[in-house]
Amino acid sequence: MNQQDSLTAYLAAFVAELVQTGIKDVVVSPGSRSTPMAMVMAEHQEINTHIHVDERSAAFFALGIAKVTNKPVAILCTSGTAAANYFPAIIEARYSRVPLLVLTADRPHELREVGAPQAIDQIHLYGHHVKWFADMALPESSTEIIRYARTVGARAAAIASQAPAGPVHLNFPFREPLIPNLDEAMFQLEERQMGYVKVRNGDLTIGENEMKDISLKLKEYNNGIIVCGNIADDRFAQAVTDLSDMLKFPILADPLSQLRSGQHNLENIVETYDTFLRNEDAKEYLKPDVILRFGAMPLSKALTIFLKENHQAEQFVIDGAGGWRDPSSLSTEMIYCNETIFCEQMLAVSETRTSLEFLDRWRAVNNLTKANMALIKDSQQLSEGRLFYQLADMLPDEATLFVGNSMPIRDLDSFFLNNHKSIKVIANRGANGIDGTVSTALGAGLYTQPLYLVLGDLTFFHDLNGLVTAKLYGIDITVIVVNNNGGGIFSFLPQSQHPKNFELLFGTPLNLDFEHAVRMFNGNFTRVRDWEQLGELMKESIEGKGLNVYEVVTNRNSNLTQHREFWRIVSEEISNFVKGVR
Ligand SMILES: Cc1ncc(C[n+]2csc(CCOP(=O)(O)OP(=O)(O)O)c2C)c(N)n1
Ligand SMILES: [Mg+2]
Repeated sequence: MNQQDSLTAYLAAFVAELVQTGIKDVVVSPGSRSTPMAMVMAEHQEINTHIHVDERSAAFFALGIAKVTNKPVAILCTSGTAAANYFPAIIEARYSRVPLLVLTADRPHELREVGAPQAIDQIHLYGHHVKWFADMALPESSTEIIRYARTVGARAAAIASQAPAGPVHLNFPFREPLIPNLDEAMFQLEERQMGYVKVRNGDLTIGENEMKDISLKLKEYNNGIIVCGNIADDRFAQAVTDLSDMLKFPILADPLSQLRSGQHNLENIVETYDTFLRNEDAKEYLKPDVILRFGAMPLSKALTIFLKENHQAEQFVIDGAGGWRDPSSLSTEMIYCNETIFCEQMLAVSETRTSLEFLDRWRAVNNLTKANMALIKDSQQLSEGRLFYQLADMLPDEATLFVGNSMPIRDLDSFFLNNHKSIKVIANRGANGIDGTVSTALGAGLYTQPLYLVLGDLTFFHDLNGLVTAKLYGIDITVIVVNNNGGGIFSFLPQSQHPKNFELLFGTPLNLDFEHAVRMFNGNFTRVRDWEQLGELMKESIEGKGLNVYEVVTNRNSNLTQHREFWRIVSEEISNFVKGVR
């Protein structure tokens, strides 16, 4: 075989193997060195090739696809800084446990570190942020090397998918000429010629005796709570609510736990803890002696403090990916078992508890908090609190809601209440960046509709480039930009007590008119006047096509004042209540 045919055979084998593992999507950024892989991929009937010129956004776009399909998505770029632009999304994938297959093209070994153009050191470029790195062999068509290309493809996909899912990096050296032979016959020749490697990936479980042991321990405690953070398993809601019902433990449900919306029983789901756990009387009244924790750490700071203050409580951390999610060092047991399987097996070995006393306490305080939200839900002015309060009503059933970091996700935590719609909430909470949000949401939008994105003005600005996929691929998306002209979150932090350089360093108003940017990507832009108009727009959005951006203008100072006033009102009510029942 000549060099061109060897190159083609090698890549055709690698790509065929990726397809066999279930990989369907690849996001390609244009470049020269990656030419052979890009051409072979584009040729493959079963691969959807998406083009994205900006590698930073491209990688986040792939992350979004992977988040909703739960399958690895491949990203491909040329050598040099192109590859470096993947880094933020790789970090996010690593910490939010999302499978990504990062394919970078590189110079062949003789052109490394010798001043060749567009050549940087790509070996272990992403350090410990990838689960596995391989510097691939140069293309060859020997049986061994073809087999090797297939094996690495299967292995990379398996490692990316295996819990905890995450990114894998393969670096491909290519020697010129870079054009593969796309002659049909040549391409078919390698198709399934060699045996494929199938990897069977199982769930982590623990034995029945251990399960019984934990069940006996739980029986000794009266005042238990279940804490659920970000978890991406459709079967979990039913399993954990059944367990809560049996144990009579309330469930503190983070908005990313997917427990606040759905058809499951919502009776034991407590969702306003971020508000009421700011009150000392409530914290005293609700003290647990045992905690079962599932998923990522919840985002509420008030809850984190509450957990720390209850370090005396036994804390079981159940992690189906065998990680160590315990930033406050509070766990007394790490249980490496798939979360849904844990709940189901615990149900099988436990007895129903009869006392509702402790569960009722939590429900009473939660209901009291919800009954005192008038300041938020009746606010006449456009406000951040009411926006998030209203989302549950305004969003259609089956909506996917992508929420930006900073205040949006925190306000969602505070004000998005339980509902029986099937709203799926996603966010980039691996590393909590304000980068790549638009792209991640749009990637998700390829496979899940209707799609809504709510994010802050700086977060929107950070990834305006990401809007291009809405235009190129006709992805329907409704975006609500909460424009408080800067970083509203900083007004809640101690630096706001130092006004001298506050606006310069933290407020950072950009005074941007986003309308121009939205129009550039063929989107419609509306600056929302009032609640009535927003309600109308949201109704229209259900049938909406294309990119529709609604800007809700708010004020950072009045937002802070309103939050504080709300916390004060609830706190007063709760103290009166707790003192009354004691
Ligand atoms: C990539 C990245 N850069 C900087 C930060 C720090 N940061 C956190 S929140 C924030 C401000 C976000 O402002 P905006 O999106 O308008 O939301 P708001 O705070 O107004 O709700 C910044 C800069 C970050 N999390 N990620
Ligand atoms: Mg802002």
